[in-house]
Amino acid sequence: MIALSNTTLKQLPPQVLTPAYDRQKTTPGIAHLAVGNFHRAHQALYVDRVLARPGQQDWAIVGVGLRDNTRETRRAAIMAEQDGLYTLTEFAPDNTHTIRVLGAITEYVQAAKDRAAAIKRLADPAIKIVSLTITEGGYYVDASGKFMLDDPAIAADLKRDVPETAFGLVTEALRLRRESGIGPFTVMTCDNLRDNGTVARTAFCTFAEARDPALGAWIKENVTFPSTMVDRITPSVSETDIARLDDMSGIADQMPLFAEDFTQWVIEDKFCAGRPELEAVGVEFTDDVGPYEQVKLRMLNASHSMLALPGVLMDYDTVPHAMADAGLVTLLEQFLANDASPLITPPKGVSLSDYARQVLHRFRNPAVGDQLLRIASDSASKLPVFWTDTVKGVLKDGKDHRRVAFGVACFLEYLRGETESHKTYKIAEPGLPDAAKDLALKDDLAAGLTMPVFSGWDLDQYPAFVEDVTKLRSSIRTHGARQTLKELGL
Ligand code: CS2
Repeated sequence: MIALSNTTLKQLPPQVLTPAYDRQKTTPGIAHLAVGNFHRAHQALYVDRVLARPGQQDWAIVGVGLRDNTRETRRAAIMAEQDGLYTLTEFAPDNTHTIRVLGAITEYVQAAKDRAAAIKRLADPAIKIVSLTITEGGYYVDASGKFMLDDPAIAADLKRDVPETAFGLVTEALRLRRESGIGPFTVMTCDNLRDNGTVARTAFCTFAEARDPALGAWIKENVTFPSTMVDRITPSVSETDIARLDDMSGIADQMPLFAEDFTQWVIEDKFCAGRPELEAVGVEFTDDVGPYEQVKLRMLNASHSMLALPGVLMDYDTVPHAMADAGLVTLLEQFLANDASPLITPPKGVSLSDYARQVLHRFRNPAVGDQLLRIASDSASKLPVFWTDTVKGVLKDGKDHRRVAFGVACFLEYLRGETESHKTYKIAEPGLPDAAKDLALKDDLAAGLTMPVFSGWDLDQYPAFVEDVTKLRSSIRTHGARQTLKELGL
């Protein structure tokens, strides 16, 4: 097997596609904060395509790792060894695949090693866009849309000379740029949030204003925060996956990736310092991302959670396995058609029933085999984003709330960490403080609904819903999620 680096690029096996441009002739114009699998399989793919176009060589990516842990140190080491190169294998539902080496990330900075240097790197005049995938819970915005200045992580960062959070690094980089007359960069969020540009604007501007009111005002005035809708199912990569992917490619990639063959990116065209010609490589630009994002979050992401939470309880491990369960498929079909769709105004030309069919088709992709526990993780941050509008609409209109009540009951039961056959699993809920989690584990089964996760749902006005969630939880505990779903009679 051949190792991956700039020097081996020309010797790779013929079935592997390689960058169609000279990487040495590119320079970073984008800095991306938090370089996870999704960024590497999605935005970095579009940028890889754009770098091959005439006159677009100034848009390579400098990846910035934010975390201070061994995983991040390992990632940085591999990025250095492989010159930022990695393979991406895209699987179609019929199991055919394409393997490509992506070269868009030409530089990698581990911010924790030298934060001042990372700030300087962002302040480089060549950087025109700072993009981010810091997760749904990473914006510190509460249910009313307010940035949580008093959260301990934020309060501590505000006081540091050299800050450590994404907000701190960006604020200080913008300070340097302002002081030296370089001008702003665009801050582009690529996280799954409702109205993500506004959320990012609120978060970054509130942080900056609290640190330095004059700088905050300048940022508000000069920096743009486009909204985006991003979509591509990108599973976690296990050691077994690494061996399988490397076997397929014939390349000893230490950090290979895989994803479905579907990909979509819609961006609000609001870039204060210019942008690459992404429209030439499949990105849609629009004045209003809202309708695209509603469809994606409330249908794809929402049904992902609606599948994963009961699926885990029912002892399934992957999405295609759960999709072989007729009861779960009916739950999703009815959730999409009767609960989510009626409340969505789709973009022109998009049929919600076609979209729903496509989502289920994507979930069935056997080669992708996305992990239910990956999707279920951080539900405390995801459900307020993915489910709130649908649940509120269903309750307000007095419609059949069985499916959403079942979903909520499954979430609360999932927090107990035990499947219906009594197998235990590890829950990963970084956005759920212990005190909140304790509420879900109380004997009083209604107490879980007072967790902050549901604070925007006005549940005190809907006692029948609360009662049904409670009954469903008790049924799940006694009879299991599978039997409870059956008894829902969908
Ligand atoms: C998933 C998303 O984590 C989740 O909850 O729904 O990661 C999903 O796979 C992506 O948003 C697809 O674009």
